[in-house]
Amino acid sequence: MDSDTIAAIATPPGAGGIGVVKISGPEASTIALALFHPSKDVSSIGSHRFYYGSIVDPESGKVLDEVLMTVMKAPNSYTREDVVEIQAHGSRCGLGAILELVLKRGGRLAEPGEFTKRAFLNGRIDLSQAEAVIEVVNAQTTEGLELAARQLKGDLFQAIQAIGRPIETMLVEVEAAIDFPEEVEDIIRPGDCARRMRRDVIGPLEELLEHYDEGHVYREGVAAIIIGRPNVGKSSLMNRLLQKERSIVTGVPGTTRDFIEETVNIGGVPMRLIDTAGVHDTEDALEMAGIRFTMERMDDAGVVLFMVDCSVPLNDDDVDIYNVVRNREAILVINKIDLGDEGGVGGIVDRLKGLPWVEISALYNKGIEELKSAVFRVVTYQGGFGDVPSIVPNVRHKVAIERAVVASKRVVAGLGTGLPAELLAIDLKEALEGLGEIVGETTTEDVLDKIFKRFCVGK
Ligand SMILES: Nc1nc2c(ncn2[C@@H]2O[C@H](COP(=O)(O)OP(=O)(O)OP(=O)(O)O)[C@@H](O)[C@H]2O)c(=O)[nH]1
Ligand SMILES: [Mg+2]
Repeated sequence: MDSDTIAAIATPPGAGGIGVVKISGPEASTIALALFHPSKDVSSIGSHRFYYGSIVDPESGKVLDEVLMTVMKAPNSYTREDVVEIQAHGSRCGLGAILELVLKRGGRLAEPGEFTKRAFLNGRIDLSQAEAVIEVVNAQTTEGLELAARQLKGDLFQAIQAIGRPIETMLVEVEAAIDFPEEVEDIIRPGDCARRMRRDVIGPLEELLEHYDEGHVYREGVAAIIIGRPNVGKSSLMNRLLQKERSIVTGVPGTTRDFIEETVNIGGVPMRLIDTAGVHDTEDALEMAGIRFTMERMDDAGVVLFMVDCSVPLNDDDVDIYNVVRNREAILVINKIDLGDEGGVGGIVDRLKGLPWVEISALYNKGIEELKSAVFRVVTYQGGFGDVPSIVPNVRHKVAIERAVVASKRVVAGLGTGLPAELLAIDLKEALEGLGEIVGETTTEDVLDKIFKRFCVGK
């Protein structure tokens, strides 16, 4: 257990009705009580109760703020250490002054995620629950929040524990076979063991991998990149989808020179929309740089919105872009239908075939709902959030699950070919390690650091 006491402002920057300074560690209550003057005499401060009073600088005797203070005694606290929360008024300056006093009396400024890291290291939550905390804090859609909240409750943790148990049982058997080689036939029945591995381990793990495919976009979001030649209406569409004037729109081709990025909620999926510089054959160095970036960014995008203008004939630039996007997850967005004729649209679809397409008028707000549905269908592969399974692993879990599946399949194959028990044990341990990465039992220090760095300070 860490022996120092950490402190941070737990509420976001900016002014708020209230703000919270949080302290955790062995000295938390000693430090807080040295600063807190209760409004009326209390003989002792009880755990998990609110006390009304003020924070006073012990050196100058100056009152800093009127506060509510709660002491949560270990182990019944967020970190399982003594935790104190001071609810003050929410000015950055006032909270900063309180934090300063806490640090002066021996507290140390908490690193990002350090409170949650302590909760994990002290065994109150597993790593998947700690990750869920960041997601709950950062959730951008109610759907994403729901999935994170289930993980926070421990649903994934329990599922992984349940899958780990039969592997552990089998490992015990295999190790017994190693110790008593003459009884190996009585201990390991290969057919039965293989069946159990498939039914209790590989099956459920593969199911979790399917759940990842079905639900991860709700938690991790997806990038949608709008590309097309200059002046087709990319920035107009961006603004329309965001319902605000975010990108500059003009009739001059080459208006957008850089990426404009903003997140929008499409059917519960947090979608990072990226408006880009028009792609065309040019000698202009600035434009060429923009175009090169666009092509690079396209590789990271979950879906490409390839936009053309139906009021003018297609040209080589459109066809060049088509040839780049045709084998990707892309939607052909035919814009300016208020100006074009229906024959024009037909001709475009004939020439740029193979992509799902939608006709819109970004200017007159036509076809935008249809476009959103088309995008939603491309990124979610299926019906809607109602069909998403309750446990959805994240990409880190997915990699670990795959590791466990590969090892478990090696066990099944080894049972079939009569692999020595020593080698079966290695694969079984490998499978357990994969699962251990998810819950944080076998996770390396590096990975832990990376995970907790994603937190904000004060969580
Ligand atoms: N009639 C009509 N005009 C449109 C529509 N969408 C965009 N425009 C106009 O087309 C012009 C170019 O629009 P932008 O949104 O700036 O196009 P862009 O693709 O971002 O252009 P660049 O940034 O230069 O590549 C502007 O004058 C828009 O008002 C539409 O649906 N109908
Ligand atoms: Mg633009």
